[in-house]
Amino acid sequence: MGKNKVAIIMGSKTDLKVMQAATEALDQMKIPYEISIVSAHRTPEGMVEFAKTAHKKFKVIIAGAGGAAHLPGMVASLTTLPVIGVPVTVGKLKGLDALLSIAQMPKGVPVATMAVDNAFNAGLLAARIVGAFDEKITKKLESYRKTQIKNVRLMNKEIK
Ligand code: RP5
Repeated sequence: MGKNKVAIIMGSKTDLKVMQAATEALDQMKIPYEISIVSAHRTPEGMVEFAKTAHKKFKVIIAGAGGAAHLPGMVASLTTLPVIGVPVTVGKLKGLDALLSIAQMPKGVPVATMAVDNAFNAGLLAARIVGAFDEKITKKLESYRKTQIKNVRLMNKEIK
């Protein structure tokens, strides 16, 4: 189980209600994860320590943050692991600030940016990344995909 471990980090406990959805997706795919608060601004040294050692434990990092949202990009600058960023809705700009901050990375330092508050997709994308090297996970992803097809067929029946 441990070989596909995913890190889920976020800037504050207030991000947890959004980031919880990443754990749901990973639970569905039976992928292990560790969740923790790592703040780029309030615990900068802790963030550097986390990012520099993450490759020893994890295959993918999911990083959620709101506002200035420097966490995903800064972590990506300190590791070669794939980093998936989740912009979290906070304050008057309602996540648009975090979305632009996370998406607008400079050439050479990639962050895969999800839609605002869409931590579930971050979990699914992490599953797809580790699933590329693990047939069991690929099968679970395939079954999830087929369930979605069935659900849309059902919706069509319901509206006709
Ligand atoms: C960001 O600031 C966090 O990711 C959070 O989304 C936002 C607000 O944090 P709190 O003031 O609620 O702790 O760093």
